Order: sequence, then C-alpha cells, then structure tokens
Amino acid sequence: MTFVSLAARLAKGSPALSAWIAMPDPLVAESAARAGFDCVTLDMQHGLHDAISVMRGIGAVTLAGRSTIVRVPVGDFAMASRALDMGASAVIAPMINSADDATALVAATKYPPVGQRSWGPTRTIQLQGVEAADYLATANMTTLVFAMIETVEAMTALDAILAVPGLDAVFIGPSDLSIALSAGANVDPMRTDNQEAASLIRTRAHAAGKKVGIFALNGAQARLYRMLGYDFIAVGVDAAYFALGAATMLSEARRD
Ligand code: 3PY
Ligand code: MG
Repeated sequence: MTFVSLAARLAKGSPALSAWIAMPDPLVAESAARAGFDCVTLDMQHGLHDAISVMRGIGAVTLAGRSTIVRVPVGDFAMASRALDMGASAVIAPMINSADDATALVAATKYPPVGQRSWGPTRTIQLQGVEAADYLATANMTTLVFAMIETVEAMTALDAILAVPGLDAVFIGPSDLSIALSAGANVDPMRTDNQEAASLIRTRAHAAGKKVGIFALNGAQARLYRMLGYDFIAVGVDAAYFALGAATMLSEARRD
C-alpha cells in the first residue's frame, strides 16, 4: 500500500474516516489500518496509549500504508511535537480554550517561521523514506494540527482560535461539548443544541479556511457527519469494533 498522508487526502477534498484506538498494542493499531479505515488515531487522552505504544503504533500503521493521528493528553504540547517526530501525520490537542492555547500548540508543532518546533524527526524520516531537507521544507504543510473545541470557553473564543496562524484544523468533541452546554446536566452528543453548536463551529471553521473533524460514536453518526460535510470523522472506538464483531458472530453461531 502506498502511504498517503492525511493532509494530502484532505487537500483533495476527500473526507477521512479514522479508526480510534485506545488499546496500547501496535497489533491493534495495525489491524485497524488493514481493516479499511482511511487513517488511524491513537488516543493518549482517554485511551491507554503512552509515548512508547504511540511510537510502536505509528510504525505499524505507517508500514500498513495508512497515516496516524495522535490525540495527546490535555496541555501536553511537548508530546504533540514528539508524536510528529515519531511519524504522526497529525496531532489532536484536547481542551483548547483560547487563542493563547492554540498559539502554544502551534509553537510546539510547526517549524519557524510559523512556530518553534524543535528539530529531531529521525523516526519520521526513516519511516517515510524522506530526506531531512525535504522534511524541513514540507513538514509545516504535510502535518496537520487540530485544536479540540469542546467547551463553552472555546465556543466563545472560536473566531480568535480560528485566526491563529499555523492552526490547520479544529476537532469537535461532541460529548464534552454536550456536557458543557448543559452545564453538566447530561452527556448527549446528538442533542439538538449540541448539533447546532457543532454545525456553527463547522461553518465558521470552513469560512476561515480550516478543516473540521468530529468524533462519532458509531457508523450511523459518522455517516451523518460525512453527509454534513465534516472533513475528518473518527468512527467509534476499538473496544466497540471488537464487541460488535463478537456479537455479530455469536448471534450467527447461536441461531437455530
Ligand atoms: C468528546 O466527545 O468530548 C471527545 O473528546 C471525543 O473523543
Ligand atoms: Mg472530549
């Protein structure tokens, strides 16, 4: 399989459907890459990944011909920079609530003059078979930085966040957003006010020239988001792929 970066795919206007992997073993990440997803996201915020499992997972996914996205823990912009050094095609940073947060994220993940990313992409260069000079010349365009919008503060600061130079995209966290918009009363990504807020974010981000991602709990939600014009859609989580596959097989096996 030829490796296609997420940036190249989105630049062509093709939406990307991503696996979402919490289990910290490269075999799980590789299985997702070979199962037909366009790309694979490894989750360090709520998933069980750490720096070593991310390094191994990126290798397995890349060698299976897919690009890897890493969601880093809250505020861990140093890890965002490391994930790119390890060969990630994109990073997602949760709970970006202000232009200052977004500026700090960009500083860690884009080379000068856009940011202050420090040099050391040894593993990326090895994995992708590129020359160091070519990587330096292209990395700011070929790697994507997503700021998560999932709080009332982020909604209030949305235009200022979208105006931060070097920020490529936003990623909506519809569960946290639904909790925030209901002042903690419930978590319901499909609630009408929450979907309206997500559409507002999508429209404003597209108007600002940014790509927009969102997390879908299942295939039906992912289809809806694809129809609505989201660019990057995370489809469910690895535990659900396993449970759904097992339930389907067992019900078949137990049918009289
Ligand atoms: C959310 O829905 O809040 C997320 O962070 C999705 O992963
Ligand atoms: Mg969240």
